[in-house]
Amino acid sequence: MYKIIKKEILNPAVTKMVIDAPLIAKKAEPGQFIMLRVDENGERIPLTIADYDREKGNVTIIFQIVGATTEKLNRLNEGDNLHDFVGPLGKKTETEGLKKVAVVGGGVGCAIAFPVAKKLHDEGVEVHSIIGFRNKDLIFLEKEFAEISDKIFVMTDDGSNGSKGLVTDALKELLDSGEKYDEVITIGPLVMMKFVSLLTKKYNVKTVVSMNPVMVDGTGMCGGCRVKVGNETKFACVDGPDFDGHQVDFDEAIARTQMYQQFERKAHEDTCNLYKMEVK
Ligand SMILES: Cc1cc2nc3c(=O)[nH]c(=O)nc-3n(C[C@@H](O)[C@H](O)[C@H](O)COP(=O)(O)OP(=O)(O)OC[C@H]3O[C@@H](n4cnc5c(N)ncnc54)[C@H](O)[C@@H]3O)c2cc1C
Ligand code: FES
Repeated sequence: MYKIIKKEILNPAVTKMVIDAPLIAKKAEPGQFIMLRVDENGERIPLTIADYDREKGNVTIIFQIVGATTEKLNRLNEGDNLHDFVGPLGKKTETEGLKKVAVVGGGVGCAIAFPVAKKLHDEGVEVHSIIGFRNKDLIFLEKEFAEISDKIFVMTDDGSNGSKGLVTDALKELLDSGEKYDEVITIGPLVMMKFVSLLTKKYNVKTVVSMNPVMVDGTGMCGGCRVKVGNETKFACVDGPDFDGHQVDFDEAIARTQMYQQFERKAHEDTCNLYKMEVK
């Protein structure tokens, strides 16, 4: 059993939880993930390690409430226990040798981009962060990113925070202004990572993407996270989740994730009381 030490609502759809898990905290690195089960009969879901405290022995997860399991998870409170919490899994994000990096996060992907940006900053790397959200009410971790970034840009699709545009707009402006990055690291929706990669290819800047959104069981057995990288077939949970963004076949990956949409909607409808009331 793994106790929830702290629960914080970051925005109406995103929740942060700090979990007591000393053994995972001891080994965790940015880029890695855990698998959890809310209860004995629950589905296993992968969530990325958003932060860790080796001394206190805890691990932070930040999740978006999109399907049945994240809804169930969100109903738990401080003091409650998770049935399983396994990790750290996946490969850590490589930061060796980097001097100047642009970290680009989108939506809930910002939670995963944050520990990477923090590690880079701790290692003395110049970090330019670009984080994007649909509107100002969905912004989270802005203060935390600001603390560890040499430059920060918070973009909203609708401009409700004053900076209207996609993350790619801010990145293009930086590249056009002559900023030279050793690497761009981008984490967020597949479509966002696709367009970031298409942009950086034109400027010939190495780009690392995190293929977490395509994972299902995280064990290398379900095949759900199969992704074509160059001419090779890779599994995000075993070979990744980080890959060269210029080599990833995003269109195939996007098509694959859409296969699960109907199933998720059905699972959501079965568990959502508001929906049941609506159909009655
Ligand atoms: C590493 C990782 C871990 C994840 N973990 C979880 C989890 O724990 N729980 C969970 O429920 N889900 C998780 N997801 C899924 C999640 O990222 C979904 O993709 C998420 O719902 C997207 O957030 P959003 O709706 O705010 O994004 P969107 O509103 O779709 O986009 C967010 C930002 O991306 C940029 N963007 C969008 N489209 C484009 C485009 N065409 N071109 C350029 N920029 C664009 C914009 O700046 C926008 O503000 C995870 C995803 C990743 C990458
Ligand atoms: S998530 Fe199932 S094989 Fe990788």
